[in-house]
Amino acid sequence: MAITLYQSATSMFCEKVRIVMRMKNVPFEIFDVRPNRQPLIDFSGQRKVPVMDYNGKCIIDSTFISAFLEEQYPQNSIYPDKPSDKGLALMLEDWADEVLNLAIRTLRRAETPEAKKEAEAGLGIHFRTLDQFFTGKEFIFGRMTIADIAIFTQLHYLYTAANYEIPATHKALHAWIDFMRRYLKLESLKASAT
Ligand SMILES: N[C@@H](CCC(=O)N[C@@H](CS)C(=O)NCC(=O)O)C(=O)O
Repeated sequence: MAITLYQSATSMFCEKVRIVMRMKNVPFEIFDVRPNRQPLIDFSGQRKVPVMDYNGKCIIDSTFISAFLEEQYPQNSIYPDKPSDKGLALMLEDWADEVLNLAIRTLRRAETPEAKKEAEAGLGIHFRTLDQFFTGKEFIFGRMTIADIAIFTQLHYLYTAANYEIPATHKALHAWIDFMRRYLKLESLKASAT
C-alpha cells in the first residue's frame, strides 16, 4: 500500500488531513509542492492541495480525502456514532472549511486599518459562537471528530501563518485551542509560526 500526500506544510486543509491520517495510524509519504507544483499538476490535473495518491488513485480535497480514509480505515472514526450527529459534524466541517476559512482569509488580506477592523468584526462573530461551543467541553460530540479537527486547523492557521492572536476575552476558545494543540502533540504555536 503506497500513500502519498501532496501538501504544503502551512496549509490548514493539509493539516486537517495529516491529523486524520495520524488519528487512524495510516502510514503515508509527504510530497511538498512548494518548491515545484508540476508533479502535483501532472498527477491531479489541478494545483490545489491536499491531494492524496492512494495506490495510484487520485483524491482531491480535504473533505473527500477524510471521507475516503474513513471508509478504508474505520478505526478511530472521525464521525460521531449517531447518524443525526454525523450530519451535523459534516455541516460543521463544511462551515469551518468555507465560512470560517473565508473570514480568516479576509483578515489576512486586509490591507488597511479599516479593512482589518471590519474583518476582525466578522471573525469576532465566529469567535463568540465557538467560545460558547467549547465552554466546559473538549469535543463537540464527546470525542474528537472531523468537526473539531476542521475548526481547529482553521484557527491554528491564524497563529502559525497569519500571526494573529485570538482576543483573550474568548477564554474558553483559548483554552480549547491549547488543549487541542497538546492533545494533537503539535509544536508550540509560536515556534511553528517562525
Ligand atoms: N476545499 C479544498 C481547499 C484546498 C485549498 O484551498 N488549498 C490551497 C492551500 S490552503 C491551495 O492549494 N491553493 C493553491 C492555489 O489555489 O493555487 C480542501 O478542502 O482541500
